Amino acid sequence: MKKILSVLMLSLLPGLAMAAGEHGAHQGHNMASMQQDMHGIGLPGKSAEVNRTIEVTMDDNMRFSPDKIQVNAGETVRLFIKNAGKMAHELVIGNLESLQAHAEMMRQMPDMKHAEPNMISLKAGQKGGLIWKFDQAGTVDFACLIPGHMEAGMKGSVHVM
Ligand SMILES: [Cu+2]
Repeated sequence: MKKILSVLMLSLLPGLAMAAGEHGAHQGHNMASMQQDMHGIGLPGKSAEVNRTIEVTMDDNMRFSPDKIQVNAGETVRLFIKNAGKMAHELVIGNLESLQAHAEMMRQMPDMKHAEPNMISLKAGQKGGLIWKFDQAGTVDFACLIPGHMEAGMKGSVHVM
């Protein structure tokens, strides 16, 4: 059963408001296909079930470190994420295809504020946690979807054994 609840908050500049209907429809489509692609990447975890914490640092070189993480299938992991840069970064869990689609949407709507259970956005110097259950073996990707960041290499992967 899928427990992903999407809480998408949009903030449209007045200039974009005219085309809001069109954007809304387009975005609805993207969100639908994104949710479809959520299969296989795991699901939001519960803090009481955290098996371990993995620290991840984000920086302005457009890198996550580490950018390769290995976990066991069924593990609930607390990703403790630090933004060591001077600009905002985020970590979004997904598969590469859905992350790229989402990044494209972010490019089209640069003022979009998004917040979903599979992601965390951090301003310069901020730290935060993201609890995720990796429920099945395979590869789960993550990326920073701020325009230009993933393209510059700001992505990584979790190998679920
Ligand atoms: Cu970034």
